Parts: sequence; C-alpha cells; structure tokens
Amino acid sequence: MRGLKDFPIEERPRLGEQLNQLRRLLEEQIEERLKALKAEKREKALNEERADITLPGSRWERGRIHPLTLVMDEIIDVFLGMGFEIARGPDIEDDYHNFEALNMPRDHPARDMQDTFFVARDRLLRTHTSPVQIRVMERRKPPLQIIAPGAVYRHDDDATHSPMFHQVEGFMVDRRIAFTDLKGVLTHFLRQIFREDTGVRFRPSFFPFTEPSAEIDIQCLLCSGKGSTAEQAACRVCKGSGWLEILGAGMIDPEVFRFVGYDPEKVSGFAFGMGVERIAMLKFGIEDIRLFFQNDMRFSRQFPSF
Ligand code: 2U9
Repeated sequence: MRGLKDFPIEERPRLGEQLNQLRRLLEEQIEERLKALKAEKREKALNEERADITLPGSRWERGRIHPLTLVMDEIIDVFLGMGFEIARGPDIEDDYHNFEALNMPRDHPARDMQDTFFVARDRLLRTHTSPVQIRVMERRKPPLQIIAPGAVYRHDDDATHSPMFHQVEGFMVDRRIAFTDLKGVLTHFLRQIFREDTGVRFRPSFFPFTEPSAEIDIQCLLCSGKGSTAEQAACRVCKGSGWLEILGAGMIDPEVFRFVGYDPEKVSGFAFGMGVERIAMLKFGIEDIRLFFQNDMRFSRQFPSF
C-alpha cells in the first residue's frame, strides 16, 4: 500500500482494489485459523482437565491435646479427687511473694538455686508457683487444701531444663497436719499417676520453705527398680540407681506461717512441688524437653487425640 505512490497515477485505482482484496483474504484466513486454534485448545482442555468429582476432599489434620496438658490434667484430677482446690496467680510476681515470704531473704544464698528473670527492680517472672499459695494464705484461714498449677520461669536451658516450664505445687494446712499426711497423700498421688504397685521412697533434703524436707523417688519405670537391663547394662532411664526423683516436699516452715500471719503453734501443714515436663518425659519416654515447645506435628501426632 505504501509503495502505491511509485506507480503511474492511472494504474493506482486497479492496484489499490487488488491490494484491498488481498488484505481481506489474509484477514479472513488469520481469523479462521485463530478460531480453529481456540476450538482445538478448548477440546484438549475438556478431555485432559476433567475433574473427578468422586475423589474425596482434602482434610485438615486434626489437632491434638498437648502432652503437657494431658499430664497436667491427669495430675489435677488426682488432687481434685482428694478434695484439693485449684488456685492461680500472676506470672509476674513481686520479690516479696516469690522469695521473701518463702523464707528466702534478699542476698541470701538460698536464692542461687533459682536463677531469676527480673523484669524490673522489684518485679520478676515467678520461679515457682509457691507465691500463689502465699497469696491464698494472706486472704484465707485454714483449713486449706490447694494446688497451684502453672508456668514458671528460670534462667536455665538444656535438654532437661527449659527457661519456661510448668509446675504443680500444693499444700494442706490445718491443725495437727503431720508428716504422715504428706506421705499418705503423695504416695496415693504417685500410685494414681504411675502404677498402683509403684515403689515410693522418701529421702531427707532441704528447701528454704519447708522443714523437714524430703525428695521423693519412684521405682524406675523402665527397669522397675532393678537398675539394669537384661543385657546387664546400667538402665538408661535411672542410670542404674533403680529410682527416679519425682517430687519435692516437706512440712511448711514456721517462718512462712509467720509471714502470712498464721500462728505456727496452732497450725501446721505440708507442701509439695513437681515439674510437669519431667513427669511427662518419664511417662512418655521423651529425652529432650525442647520437643514440647517446637510445635512439630511429627511429635504431637504421637499422643492420644481427644
Ligand atoms: C508454700 C510453702 C512451701 C513447695 C515445694 C518443692 C518442695 C520442690 C521442686 C520440684 C521440681 C521445684 O519444679 S521443680 O524444680 N519443688 O521440690 N516445692 S516443697 O513448698 C511450698 C510451697 C508453698 C507456701
């Protein structure tokens, strides 16, 4: 078309007409081919991309109850069965309720055992749930049977220590509560949580807030107290001793009663504490505490769902 001007003027109308015809022809053919290609594509899609509406839908994996929740609930159930009440308190505590009222004065070496996260001069992440029980005693009079479950925080981090972990502590306070009450309640508890015939051992120990104090062991869950396996190797779980430390406990120190305004000549009581992660690890054979907090479904899937 552009070259038309190079031809003599009288020939231009005829040439123009022919060119126009040629253009129409090309346009028609391109249009036709385009239609054919589109039809072909649609035909192919209809054949190949057929949806199978009989296939089952994809499912969301069902969630699980966290193993720590399972164990925590089991522990709580046993104490509710013996008439204990549940008490809760703040995760951020003051120095007085976390330490001083529990017979751990400022700058006393007793505090070394609980490496503490301070959030302000007088505010800290509670290192145990004992302050919950101090707060209950400040408000109420005996008789009291309380458990205090919850998260606690210590500056510790390895395969068996996590900077955040869970405790269940508890106490019983009334007139004439004796060490035999402690033994009876905790032996019953352990035989409900582990086996009815579990061997239980009380060893003398020390805590700033109890006197006398004890650590309580159960017979090893793997070797049943024998300390070794069939191949005569030292048991992997109890390292050959036959026993597993599972609880701390004792008679509440008279000093603690004075702090909350109770007369230690009139009331007595026992208290105990346990780490929930430790119990769950022993119960389920978990070797690294960090698995509880990684939220990996390959771990979670292994525990019973509801
Ligand atoms: C009050 C008075 C006394 C709570 C107790 C323990 C012994 C104990 C440890 C177990 C493993 C902490 O998680 S752990 O590291 N606990 O050994 N706890 S007696 O005594 C109390 C509590 C409250 C008012």
